[in-house]
Amino acid sequence: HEADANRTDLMTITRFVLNEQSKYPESRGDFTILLSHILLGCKFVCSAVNKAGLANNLGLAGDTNVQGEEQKKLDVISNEVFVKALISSGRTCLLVSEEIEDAIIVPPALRGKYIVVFDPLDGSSNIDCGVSIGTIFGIYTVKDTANVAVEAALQSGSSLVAAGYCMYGSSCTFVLSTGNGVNGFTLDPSLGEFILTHPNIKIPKKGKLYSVNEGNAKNWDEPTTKYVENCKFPKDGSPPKSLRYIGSMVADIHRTLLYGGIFMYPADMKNPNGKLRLLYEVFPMSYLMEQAGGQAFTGKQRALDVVPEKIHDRSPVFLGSYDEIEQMKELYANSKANG
Ligand code: P6P
Repeated sequence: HEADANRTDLMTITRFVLNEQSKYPESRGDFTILLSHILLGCKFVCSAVNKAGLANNLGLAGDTNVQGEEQKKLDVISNEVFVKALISSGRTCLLVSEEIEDAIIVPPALRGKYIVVFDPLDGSSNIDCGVSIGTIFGIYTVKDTANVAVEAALQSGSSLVAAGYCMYGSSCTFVLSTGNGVNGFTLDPSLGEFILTHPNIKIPKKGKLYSVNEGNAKNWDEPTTKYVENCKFPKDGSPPKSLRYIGSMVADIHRTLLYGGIFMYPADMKNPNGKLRLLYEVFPMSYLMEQAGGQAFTGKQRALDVVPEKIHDRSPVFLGSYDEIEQMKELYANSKANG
C-alpha cells in the first residue's frame, strides 16, 4: 500500500514551500503568494509554448492571426503575462525583465517587499525547432518599499533569497531553491499542479560532460582554451569528456545540474563580458549550482559576488560540478600568475 499512500499523498510545490516557510515563524505567507503567481505565469507559458508548434502548422501564428491582428512573439506575450501576474500578486515592488529596457517600479498601492528579476522565455529562438526553452528568475527583498528605485535591483547574487527556472520541454519542470537546497517539480497538466519529483538535487562532484559553444573557440582566452583542450585530450590518460551543447541555457543547465559536468559561456575577444546577462541568467543559475553543491565562477571571482552596475549587465560564467570549477579557477590563477 506504500505506492497507494504516495499516490494519494500529493506533495505539491505549494505544500512543499509552506512546509519550508513554517520554519520561519515570522513568515506571513508572502513568499508563497509570490511563488503562486510565478507558477501561474509558468503554467501559461507551458501551455502557449506547447501550442506554438501547432499554431504555426495551422498558420495561426504567422505574421497576423485570423482576426488579422499583429501576432505577438511568444517571448513578448510571456513577458506580459509574468509582469501582470507579478504586479497583481501585491508582493513585488520592482521588476527587471530581459524583455524590457527599464526596470518596472510597481505602483505604491500594489507594492510588496520582493524584487523579481527574470528572463520570461530564454532561448526563444529555439521554439520553431522544438528545442526546450525556459523561464529564469531570481528574487531579492527590499527593506523600504516606500522609496523604490532601480538601484534596489543592483544587488549582488549573494543577496538572492530564492531563484529558479521552469523548463518547457517534453515535460514542464520547475526547479527552485529558497536557500535550503534545490528541489524539482513536474507539472501534472491534469491537475494544473507542480508535484515534487526531484527532491534535494545535488550536482555530482565531477562530470564527464562539458557544455560550450565551440564555434567561439578562435576568440577564447588561454585558460578556456586549455580547459577545453584537456576535455578532448586528457593529460592524465582518462577518457575524453563528451560535448553536450543545446544552445538553450535552461536545457543546458538542467542537464548539467542532474548529470554533472561544466557549462561555460566564457568572455572572448569579441565579447569581453561574455553573452549571458548577470541579473536574470548568471545569478539565478549560479545560486542554484551552489545550493546543489556545485560552484559558479566568472574567470575573475565567485559569480554571486559580482555587484551589477546596470540591470542588463553581462558576465562570463563557468558553472557546474565542484571539481570541474576548481580546475577552471586553477587555470585562471596560473594564467594570472604567468602575467
Ligand atoms: P550561443 C539563447 O539565445 C541564449 O541566451 C541562452 O539560452 C544560451 O545559453 C545562449 O544564448 C546560446 O548562445 O552564442 O551559443 O548561440
